[in-house]
Amino acid sequence: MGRFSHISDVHLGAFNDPYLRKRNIDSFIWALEKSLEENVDFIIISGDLFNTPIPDVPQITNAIKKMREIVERDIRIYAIYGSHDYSVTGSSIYSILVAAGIISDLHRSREDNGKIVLEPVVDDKTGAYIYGMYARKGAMESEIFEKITINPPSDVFKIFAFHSAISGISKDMQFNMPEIPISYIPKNMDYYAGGHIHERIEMDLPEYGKMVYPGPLFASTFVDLEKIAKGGSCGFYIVDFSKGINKIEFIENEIIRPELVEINANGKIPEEIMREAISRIEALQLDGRYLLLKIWGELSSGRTSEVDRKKLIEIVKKKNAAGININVSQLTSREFKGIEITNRNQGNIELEIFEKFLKQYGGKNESLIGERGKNIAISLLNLLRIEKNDNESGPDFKNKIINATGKIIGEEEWK
Ligand SMILES: [Mn+2]
Repeated sequence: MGRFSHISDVHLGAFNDPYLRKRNIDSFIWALEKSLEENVDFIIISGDLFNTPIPDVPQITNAIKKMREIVERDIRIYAIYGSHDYSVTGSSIYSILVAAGIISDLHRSREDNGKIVLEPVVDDKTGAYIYGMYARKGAMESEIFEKITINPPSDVFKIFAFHSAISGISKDMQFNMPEIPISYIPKNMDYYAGGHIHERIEMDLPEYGKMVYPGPLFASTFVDLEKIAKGGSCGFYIVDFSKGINKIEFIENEIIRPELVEINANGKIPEEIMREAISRIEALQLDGRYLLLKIWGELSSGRTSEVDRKKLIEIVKKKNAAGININVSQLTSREFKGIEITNRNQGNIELEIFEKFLKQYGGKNESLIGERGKNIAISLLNLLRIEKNDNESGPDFKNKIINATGKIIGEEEWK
């Protein structure tokens, strides 16, 4: 008999908004405490524990303290690298936690005649065989996946932890992420501990076994928050097993349910959007609640920047809301239409894009008009391509770029 927690896509360090950032970290601490309360034998984290390889350290200290507490209570935390917390250079908080013995990394492999043999980690308390396959950015793990082989004994409880999207498994097309064919996944496991897809999936796959993606423990993007606002759930799983699975239970994270206001901007002008946004916000009870405001569509005239975010933030503050996140990523303006590019060479494509967009520019800033505008844009683009030398300090590099920018756009305008 054994029991474990399956947590995924925690994304510690996500969000700039301090309110959301704290909710994200608190969710992880809650999941660990809940696991302790439920007397799990071990915990599996199937990737993306951190939002970036090296998140802001003071922000995640409490989360790491809690992990240490768990390990000290003799509960192992097994994990794999996700696509977010892996770094090519090996500089990651994850690798430090592995070295410190807080995380037990599941990915153990050796090469054998062109094949990659995955070795299990055998949990000493329950005897479960746990295999792990790490992830890389952009599904780069696919090449390795293709070559892996596993030779488990038949009479043990087997878990396969991974962090990849599998073709045909997710219904969610929103992410448009690279996928791995199901044929790359080893068959005949008792439990597949999936991560990466930000959606909860639970299914029995013939020839395979129980395939489970908990989805994000809380959220790391506007899209995740939007799903929660629309009634979706987030959380993690607790699994009971003996020879096979006895029971799996989803534990819902109810830390916040944001309010969502969606505004269709099609055919409207910025003033109309502002009026609609204000009247809809005013009609809401926002005390202590978090508001998501999504404005999408094509404005009939005016600029997207004329939607006055500062003003909306002030109104929401006055209503004692916990905060607001405004998403205009799908808001466009008829004044800036898509352009067609005929060049095929990189340098020429860049020139053509600047030329065509500058023709659509209706403002009066002379630096942005015609040949001069084009030259400034190209020079700035080239400047931003410069990378910091290893022997150069951060502030020196920053000053170098700022000074060069001043020279390109003209000193007077750069202050
Ligand atoms: Mn993720």
